This record gives sequence, C-alpha cells and structure tokens, in this order.
Amino acid sequence: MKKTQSTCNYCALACNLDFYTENEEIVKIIPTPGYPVNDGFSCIKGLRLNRQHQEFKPDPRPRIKQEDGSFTYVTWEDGLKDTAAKLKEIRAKYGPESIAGISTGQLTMEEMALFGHVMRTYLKGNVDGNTRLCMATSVVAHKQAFGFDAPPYTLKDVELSDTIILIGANPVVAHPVFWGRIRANKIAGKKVIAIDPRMSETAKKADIHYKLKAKADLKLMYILANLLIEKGWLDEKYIEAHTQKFAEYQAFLKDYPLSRANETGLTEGEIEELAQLIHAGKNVSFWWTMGVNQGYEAVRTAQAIINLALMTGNMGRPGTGANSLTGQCNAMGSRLFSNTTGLYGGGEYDNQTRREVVGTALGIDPSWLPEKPTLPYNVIIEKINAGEIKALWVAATNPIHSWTNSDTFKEAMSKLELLIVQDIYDDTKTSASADVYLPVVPGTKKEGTLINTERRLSPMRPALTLGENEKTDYQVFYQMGQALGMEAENLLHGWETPAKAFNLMAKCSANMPCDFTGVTYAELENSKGVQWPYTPAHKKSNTPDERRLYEDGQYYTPTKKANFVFEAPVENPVALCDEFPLLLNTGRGTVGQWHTQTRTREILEVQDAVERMAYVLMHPQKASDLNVKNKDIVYVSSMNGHSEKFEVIVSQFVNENELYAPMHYIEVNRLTPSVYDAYSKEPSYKSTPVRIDKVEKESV
Ligand SMILES: Nc1nc2c(c(=O)[nH]1)N[C@H]1C(S)=C(S)[C@@H](COP(=O)(O)OP(=O)(O)OC[C@H]3O[C@@H](n4cnc5c(=O)[nH]c(N)nc54)[C@H](O)[C@@H]3O)O[C@H]1N2
Ligand SMILES: Nc1nc2c(c(=O)[nH]1)N[C@H]1C(S)=C(S)[C@@H](COP(=O)(O)OP(=O)(O)OC[C@H]3O[C@@H](n4cnc5c(=O)[nH]c(N)nc54)[C@H](O)[C@@H]3O)O[C@H]1N2
Ligand code: SF4
Ligand SMILES: [Mo]
Repeated sequence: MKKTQSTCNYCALACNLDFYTENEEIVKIIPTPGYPVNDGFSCIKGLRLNRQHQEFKPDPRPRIKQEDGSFTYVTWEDGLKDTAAKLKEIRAKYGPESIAGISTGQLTMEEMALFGHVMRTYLKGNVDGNTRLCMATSVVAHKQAFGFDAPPYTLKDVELSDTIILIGANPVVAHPVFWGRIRANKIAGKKVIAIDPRMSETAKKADIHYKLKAKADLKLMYILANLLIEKGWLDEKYIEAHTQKFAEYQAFLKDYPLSRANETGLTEGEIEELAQLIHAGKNVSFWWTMGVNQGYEAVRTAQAIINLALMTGNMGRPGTGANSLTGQCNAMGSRLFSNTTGLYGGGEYDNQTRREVVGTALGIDPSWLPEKPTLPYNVIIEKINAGEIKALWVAATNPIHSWTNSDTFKEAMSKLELLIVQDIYDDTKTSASADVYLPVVPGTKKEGTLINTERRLSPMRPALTLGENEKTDYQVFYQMGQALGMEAENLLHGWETPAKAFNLMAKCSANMPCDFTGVTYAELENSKGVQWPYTPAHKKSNTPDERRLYEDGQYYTPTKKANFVFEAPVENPVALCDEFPLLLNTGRGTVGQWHTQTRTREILEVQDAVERMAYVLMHPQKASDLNVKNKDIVYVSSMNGHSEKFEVIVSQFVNENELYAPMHYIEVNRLTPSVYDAYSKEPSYKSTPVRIDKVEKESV
C-alpha cells in the first residue's frame, strides 16, 4: 500500500489526511496523526474523498455545444485551440473587458494565481471569486482595521481561551474539527457563547445562547461597547499604545445606551451579562463567520467585533482575538494570490513600488500587470445582462445555484456568447449547458497548496495518478495560456508546474505581511504545514509552529496602530412588511452536505441521511397560525418576485417570524435578493422577506 499525505479540499480547516492506495484505488483514508489542525480527526467529507468520481464521472475530453444544442467531444488540443480562438475573437470585437471569469476558494493557490495571470495579466479581463460570496466582508474589515487582510489567530487559540464567543457561526456543522477543538479546551469554567438568531446546532451545545434579532448584531456590539466603557471595563493601556480613533468611537457610542436593548431582541439583563462575561474572561476570543459576513452592513459589523477585542485588550495574546473563520479550503489563498482584487501577495494595483516588485518577481515588465481591481461579482453579472460582457469562464464554482437572486445568473447564461465551465462534473446546474465544458480531475489527483483559515500553507499531493486524457486544473489553465499565445510574450516562463508557480508567489510575498519566503514546496510535503509569515529568519530561529499575529501590538497601518472603524447602523434595504412578514435565513444544513451538493451526492452515508427536497424550518406557533403541518409542502414567495416549493419541518429552533432554509437546495437562492454590503459587495443571503403563499396538502 502506498501512503500519500494530502489536504482535504472542502472546508477552510484544511485537515490533513493520509490516503492509502493500492492499484490506483484509495483503500483507506486516515486523518493524519500529529497534524496541528486535526491531529487524527476529520469529518465524513474528508473521510469519503475516495468517493469523488465513483458514481458520477465525466468523459475526460472537452465537450463543445453545437449550434443545434447538441454536444460533441473533441481532443484537448482542438478544444483548447478553438476556445482560445473564440476568446480572442470576442476580445478583438468587443474589447478586453468583454471577457470575465469567476473562480473560487476551492482551487489551489497555484491554480488561482495562474488563472488570474491568464485572465487578468494577459487577457485584461475581470475575474472575481466566490470568495465574494463568503469572505469579502472580512477582507475589507481587516484591511481597514489592521492595515492588511491578516487574520490574527492560530487555531490553538480556541483551546487556550476561557471565553469563546461565536457570532453568526455554526461550527458544529460547518467547521466540525474546530468544534472538536473547542471541546478539547479543558480550562476550568470555560464559557462557550453563541450569538445567533436561531437555536443552531452550535447554540444548542453552547453554555449560553443569545438569540438576538436577525441582523441586530451591529447595534448589539455598539450597546455592548458603550456599556463596557460606562463600567470602565477597558484595557486603557492597550487602547492608548496600539489603537487610534478610540475617543471618536467613545463619543459615537453615546447614542447606544443599554436602554436600546429591545432593538436587538435581547434584554438589558442579557446584554449586561454578556458584558460581564467579556470583562471576567482572562482570554476572550471572538469568532465570526457567515451570520456576520453575509449582511447589508456586514463590514461594519465585523469591525464592531474587532473594536470589542481591541478595547478590552483581547488581541495578540494566547486565547484571544477578533477571529474570522474562513469557509473554503483555500479562501485565504484566493484572497492574496489570485491577481483579482490586489497584486499577488497584497498591495494595490496603483502602488508603483509594489508593481515593480511583483513584476520583477514574475520576471515580466510591470506594465503587464492589471491597472485596477476586478469588477466585483455582482457587477460582472450585471454587465453580462447589459450585454457588455460576452464571455465568461467559470472555474470550480456553481453560480446558478450559489449566486444570490440566482435567476439573474440564469439570465446571464442565456446572454453570453461564450460560457466556459471547468468542473469535475459535467452535469452541475452550471456545467450542464455550457458552450465549452472542460472536465478536470478532483483533488485526489492534484497537487498544490491550500492556505487555511489560520494562514497555514497546507500541501495537496496526488494520491492517484492521472488516467488517459485526464487533466488537472493547473494543466488546463497553463495549456489555455499556451493556446492563447502567452509564450510568445514570455509570460508563461516560470509557470510550468505548480511547484514553480509556488516559487513565483513566494517571491511576490517577500517583505509583505504574508511573506512565506522561508517555505519551500518540497519541504511542505509530509509536513505539518506552515503558517505565514514564515521567512528565512523564522526558519533559522526555529519559530514555533502555532503563531498568532499582533503579539507585539504592531499592526500593518502606517502608524502601526489598529483603527476603530464605526458607522451608524442602517435599515435592511429589504425590510419585512405586511406582504412579506417572515424573514428567511439561509446557511449550512448538515456536516455531510457541501454547498450545491455536486460532490457530497457521491457520499452514500450522506445521501441516505439527508432530505431530498428543499425544506424550511418553521416555528410550531407559526405553523399552527398558518395551518401547516410537519412535512406539508408550501410555496415560499419572496420580495424578489419568485416563489418556490419547500417542505416544512416544524421546529422550535427558529424564531416565530423566521424561517431557516439550508442552502444546499437550488430553490433557496431563487428567493434571495440582489442586496449587498456597501463596502465588500458581499450578498445579504440571510435575511430575505418572504411569505408562505399557498399550502398544498400533499405531504410526502
Ligand atoms: N458541512 C458543511 N460545512 C461547510 C460548508 C458547507 O457547505 N457544508 N461550507 C463552508 C463555507 S464555504 C463556509 S463560508 C462556512 C460557513 O460557516 P457558517 O457561517 O458557520 O455557516 P452558516 O450556516 O452559513 O451560518 C452560520 C450561522 O449564522 C446564523 N445567522 C444568520 N443571520 C444571522 C445574524 O443576523 N446574526 C447572527 N449573529 N447570526 C446569524 C445562522 O442562523 C447560522 O446558524 O462553512 C464551511 N463549512
Ligand atoms: N443562500 C445562500 N447562498 C450561499 C451561501 C449561504 O450561506 N446562503 N453561502 C455562500 C458561500 S459562503 C459560498 S463559499 C458559496 C459556495 O458556492 P459554490 O462555489 O457555487 O458551491 P460548490 O458546490 O462548492 O461549487 C463548487 C463547484 O466546483 C466543482 N469542483 C469541486 N472540486 C473541483 C476542482 O478541483 N476543480 C474544479 N474545476 N471544479 C471543482 C464542484 O463540482 C462544484 O460544481 O455559496 C454561497 N451561497
Ligand atoms: S473538517 Fe473540513 S477540512 Fe476537515 S475533513 Fe471535514 S471538510 Fe475536510
Ligand atoms: Mo463560503
């Protein structure tokens, strides 16, 4: 049996797994013992990575849609040549900005970098990622508060914290190995606190659940901050030495007295108790995820959490931090190494010094580099629908299911002259009707690097070898670059393999906060992974493995101080009304289901256990008021004009005026609105006004 250590390419923990293979078959998967993230544990998704391509496996050749709507398979050579020619034709006819791409935090760092290089450096198009649906809020919050998109923590912090506050995060379902580490925390009197409008699986297991009103987090954080100031429960030394704009924040907070508690859905007593818990904790850590990031005032909410950590001195010490958990395996890599919203390794496109450094690192003239950040995802879709963008290349994401108000994407698909979809399956809702479908192999046959939620570079190595005609994402991007003519401009030199692309990215990271020049591609293999920053100096000094940022109180702003950022809360642009009186909350459903379920449908244990039909959780009182019974089928109608069929599951775990629908079913995003955070443009997926329109008594 051959053993290959590799990284799970589902969630942002990026657990390591030992794959045992015999005759090109995975016979056993064991979570890697001693790996700092998961030390011998994993969830069912990782344990069943051997299922990929077992039941559903595409023909490994490109599939091209003909004018009559039928499909033909062609050789890779022809497929890439013809697609490249079509891309160039569209670019010549309509200009470079008529070409766009949508990528994902589920590709490796090297793949993302190369895709960004082909699409942005060479073709000069726009490329955004599904990271926009997920982490864009944290990126902007970090940049404005810390001066760089640099989350502070190491996962070890959750084992060292005596007060763990989870805000809009459901790790029991979404980050199970992280939840395991919370349970492994044996500090006497440790408190786990969940702030969530519904009784999530995590809220059920937490010591305390604060059931706030949906989207009232910003007000809650301001009332809490004001109360901490009134009580004098601050770390004044920390505020003075390491932060700026606190006086302004203090003045601003005067408008948020405890008497406004009722606006948050919590009582004054509950908010006082929470303030007391923060004050009493020696090492308080705040962890937030999509309940915060996916909102219409999400960036300011994330920053209000950061403000709490700063004013109480809960930063840079073991067991503390304002910590945003990422979602996908390489979300951190996509944030810093995709050439989409900033230069490789960070830095704005108009920063001449950084342009020189990055150009030199890549061995190209800096004038090649894009001049501006990409158009955000929502604008790309709008411009397709306005007829300005004509070609779209979608890699490793399934927008017709995951994009908000998803009929806008469906419309976009019909307007495009060229839709290229690169996926491991030919039958996803997005790939099934693509003009060009490019089949690729799953992660078990790929190599590269994933950067996890705690900034850890984690090695992906192939457990299986490629079969006839099979290609990796990296090969497809590279060979498309060749077909487009990038070699003639010497733009592919140094990009020949993932290992070489890694070296290019390391060079680009030099002297940036994410500097990983002390890491080599070869040394990552069979390792414990490495958290950035990691320079030759770190290597020389045997720096410990699990490291947090800001231990010295030095941030990445010009003054080295962290910023208090704040702004008055606004109303939800799509508020509840008589016509749409219920609030639809959405998110993860079970540990075994992954997003649009293309991959986890192959896990038999999961398929046996999950609901087949889209469903909503409804409070018993509401069900009784509407005369709806458990398992009845209803239409949920949204303010966006759409109506979809759902099964009702009567549950006491949602509030009376709220419904909860897992996002794993395509119906859900037909109902969500085109509403975004003003700064990050992240969709507001979790608070759609809806009504129950019509009840059919045909329960299944
Ligand atoms: N099994 C599984 N695991 C996954 C994924 C998956 O699809 N399946 N996806 C991965 C990805 S990409 C991501 S981004 C993460 C997401 O991980 P999480 O963010 O933990 O998951 P969600 O279910 O989207 O949302 C978390 C919670 O936010 C709550 N919430 C909704 N509105 C509000 C609000 O206004 N305030 C507060 N405080 N809370 C609110 C919801 O009720 C929900 O319980 O999960 C990752 N892990
Ligand atoms: N209503 C609602 N909508 C949401 C959310 C929510 O909470 N509520 N959450 C949002 C969030 S946080 C996220 S991250 C998005 C996720 O949304 P998506 O990214 O659209 O979801 P996935 O199902 O992960 O899609 C990944 C696609 O890549 C393919 N794939 C898997 N591995 C590979 C590979 O190695 N190479 C290639 N080329 N393809 C591969 C899969 O088959 C699948 O089609 O959904 C967002 N949408
Ligand atoms: S917890 Fe996340 S990284 Fe770990 S095995 Fe499960 S899905 Fe994979
Ligand atoms: Mo995500």
